Amino acid sequence: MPVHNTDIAEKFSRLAELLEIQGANPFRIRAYRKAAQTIESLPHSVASMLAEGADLSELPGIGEDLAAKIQEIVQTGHLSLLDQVSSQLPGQLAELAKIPSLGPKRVKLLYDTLGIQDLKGLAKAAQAGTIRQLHGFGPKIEEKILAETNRRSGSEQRIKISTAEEFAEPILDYLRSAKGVKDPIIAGSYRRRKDTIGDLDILVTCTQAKPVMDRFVAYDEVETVVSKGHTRATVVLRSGLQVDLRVVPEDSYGAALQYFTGSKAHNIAVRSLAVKKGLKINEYGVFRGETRIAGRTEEEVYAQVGLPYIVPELRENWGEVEAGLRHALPDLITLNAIRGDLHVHSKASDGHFSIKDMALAAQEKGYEYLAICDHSQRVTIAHGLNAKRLAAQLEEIDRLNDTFKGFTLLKGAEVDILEDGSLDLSDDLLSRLDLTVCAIHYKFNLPRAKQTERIIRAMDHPAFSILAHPTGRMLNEREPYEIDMEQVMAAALERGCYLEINAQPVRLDLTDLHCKMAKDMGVKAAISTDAHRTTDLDFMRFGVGQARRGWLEPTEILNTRRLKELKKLFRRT
Ligand code: DGT
Ligand code: CA
Ligand code: CA
Repeated sequence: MPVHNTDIAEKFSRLAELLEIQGANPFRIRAYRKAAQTIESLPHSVASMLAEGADLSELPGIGEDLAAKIQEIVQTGHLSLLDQVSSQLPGQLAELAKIPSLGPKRVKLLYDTLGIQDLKGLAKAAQAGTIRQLHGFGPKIEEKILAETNRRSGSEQRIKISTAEEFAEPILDYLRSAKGVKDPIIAGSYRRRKDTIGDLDILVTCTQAKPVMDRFVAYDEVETVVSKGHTRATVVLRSGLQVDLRVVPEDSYGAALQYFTGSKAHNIAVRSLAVKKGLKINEYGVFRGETRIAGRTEEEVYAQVGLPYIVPELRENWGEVEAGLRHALPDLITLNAIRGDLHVHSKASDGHFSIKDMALAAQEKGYEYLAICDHSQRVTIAHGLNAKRLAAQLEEIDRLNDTFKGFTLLKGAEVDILEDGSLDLSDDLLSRLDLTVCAIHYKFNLPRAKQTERIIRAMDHPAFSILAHPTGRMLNEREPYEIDMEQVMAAALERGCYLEINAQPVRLDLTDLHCKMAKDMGVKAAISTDAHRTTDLDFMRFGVGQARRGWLEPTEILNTRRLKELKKLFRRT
């Protein structure tokens, strides 16, 4: 996989940062900073320069030593000095330096004067009001630190659904091989396909509980066994993830699955229906008096309270119980209905594969179309394309399309929305594209009204097709920017624009509630992976999960359409 200039530059900047905390020689620090800038602004890829035998030490500010380090990064993907310095720093200083309101100078000062070396210490000092008294700090910065430490400690306990999958699937496999185990399944928010997961709730039925419980707590990633009884156990894995296991009798499997899938709010709504019918409902079954009248399957549990089966993604008490009673539940979008991906990158910008490789991977998935949407030039960090490079790319797409049968590459671009709401590409080039995905990459901190206006103004341009990752949030990393989503959606509807459900597990943006809002307002959405690698095309399943949580149906999703119909939808005039 090619190493990008930005990857190399980032490593040198990070090294400079850590050396600064270490109190290293300022000249040395400056040299790494300067090298980062030089590499960032090079018009050619350093990796390909090296492959062509170029001597990097001829570049300004790059001597023998730096040239060797660049070579190391290109060849191994690592910079051993960076790992070394990072591990030499006490506590979590390297992590603290990543907090936007801190940076290396302040981290060093906090460590030198207050001995703060981790998030906990930082939070404590901020709460006690000690930080504001330090030279170069103040109440404003202390407030920011406090907000950041609160956010991190709160969100660190919830993990992305993709991460949860990486833990969940191996545990299920492990349990399946225990003697007599039947139907192990993960209930809870994981089954509801929520964007983040607090803990995993596993359910199994079996002939004998003891071997299963024993096998569970012996799982080799278990760090602590919090509790272990006859039919339930809780462990914490080395990663910090908590996993609950419950063994239930086959007669109660459906009732238990319904109960432990939640959500709590959904269960309360279902239980109140049961009460109205003179029934009792719990994790063991549905009861009339002492008699169990249902419990083996979820379907029979729902049927007893007068409901059709409700899929897990809808179980949030967002109206699904009422809709179920009216037999008006949505016919949700499925992965099978997806005919293509409308936002992927190639190595021309910050992707890692050629357009052809991406196209072949899409064909492998049975897709009918794939939109190449590399960054526009303003996004220098991602090696955005200028007019000349984009024009060349369009020609390459034409050539490739001539070789494909039953599959089409669409000409797109991820166009930066500039601060004044104009688009970062000439009208001439925009008019040659099949579609655009337009996005904000800079100036996240505009006031809400300004940010909203900026986006709506961009939508005024007839070449605007899809608003990409509409809130800009990154789970556990970055808060969404401030916008009036209702106004944005109304403007999109009026102008024939669409919104993206970005399927990257760290984004899942639109959020589930915003998906439902789009449905209610009649705005259509595209589920797109924003793939930077061929394997990223598989993120589609997370986007579909998110869309299902937002009640969206196939007709409300752009990329369920056949190519011909889709192209019509992108024609605005
Ligand atoms: P999470 O783990 O925070 O992502 O969210 P969940 O929904 O997985 O919640 P969790 O693990 O606390 O509990 C799993 C399910 O068990 C929950 O969705 C519904 C059910 N449950 C837990 N506590 C209660 C309760 O007090 N009442 C009811 N009705 N159901 C509960
Ligand atoms: Ca859970
Ligand atoms: Ca739980």
